[in-house]
Amino acid sequence: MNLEEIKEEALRDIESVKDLQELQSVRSKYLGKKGLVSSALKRIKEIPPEERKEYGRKVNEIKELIEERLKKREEELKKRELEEKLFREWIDLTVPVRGAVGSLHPITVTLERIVNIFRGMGFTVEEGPEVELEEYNFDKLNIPKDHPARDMQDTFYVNKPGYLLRTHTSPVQIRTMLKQKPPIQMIAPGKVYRRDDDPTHSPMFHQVEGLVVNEYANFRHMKYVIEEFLREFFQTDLPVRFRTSYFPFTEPSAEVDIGCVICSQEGCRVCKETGWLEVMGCGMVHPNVLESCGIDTDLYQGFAFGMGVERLAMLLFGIDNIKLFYENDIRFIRQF
Ligand code: 2NL
Repeated sequence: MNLEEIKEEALRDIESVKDLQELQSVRSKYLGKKGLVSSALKRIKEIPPEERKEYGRKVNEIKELIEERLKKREEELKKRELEEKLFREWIDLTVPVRGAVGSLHPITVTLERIVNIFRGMGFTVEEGPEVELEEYNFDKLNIPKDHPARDMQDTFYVNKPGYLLRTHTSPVQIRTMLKQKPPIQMIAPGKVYRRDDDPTHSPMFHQVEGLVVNEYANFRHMKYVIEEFLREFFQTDLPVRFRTSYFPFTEPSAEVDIGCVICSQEGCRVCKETGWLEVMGCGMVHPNVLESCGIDTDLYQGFAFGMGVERLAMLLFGIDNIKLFYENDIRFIRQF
């Protein structure tokens, strides 16, 4: 097919797709790795050298045109699908109800389950603001000024210099260390924000982080607390393993895996046939972090951990799609 034919066929294909799934296959037909546009670009070798520049320009022009039309068609289809959904799921909110109709959101159920387990182990529960100081969210956590997590692409900055939407609940621990002397034994549950939005990520999600600081905290204490927590949470004597990892705010650091609760380690889609699921991160608090909060590292040490609530809720209830948590479809919420 020559370039003109590719262009004509693409525009026709885009006009005739009926839903988002079809649009996705048209997208890969033209723009995918083995798509017609990429193949056309590879054929540049067969073009006489003096015509290559013009040929490349033309391919790019077609690529941009196809991308633009795909985007436009996607918006049209999304709008139509939303309208159809609203029509299909129309409910009369003025009809009086009989008896109690509310139920707890699965994220609330999961958060309360996590919080209650740690309360039982003697942890206090602390909260803090969602609009945070950059200083508490990054600087005091030993996250370098040039760290990629600080990029505009990853973090929501608000239009007040030095402030952002917290990207984890660690600033709550920073605030606690600044105002309270050790011993500290706390958890920080709450909403966090990252500029991520794809089938497995949401721009707002929930986290619980924990912090223990005293004169003798060590890695074995941390292992014990985390293993106990996971076995209570999943109500079974799960296999748990710690894998070395890296975080700027802990040293040494580890990631925690549990034996897959979906397939009992037989191998399945959820654990990608490995038998293991990563459920949290942890480590000994980096001395720079303790010092930045005025804690004397000759006297005190600490451990910390962090987990994603959506991920734990999905494993606990066998939910396979994170977006279900935010649609607030009553038929979904009622099941918890
Ligand atoms: C993860 C990793 C982690 C922490 C969070 C923390 C907080 C302070 C100091 C040191 Cl104030 N550490 N938090 C430590 C290790 C891991 O979370 O994967 N979370 C979902």
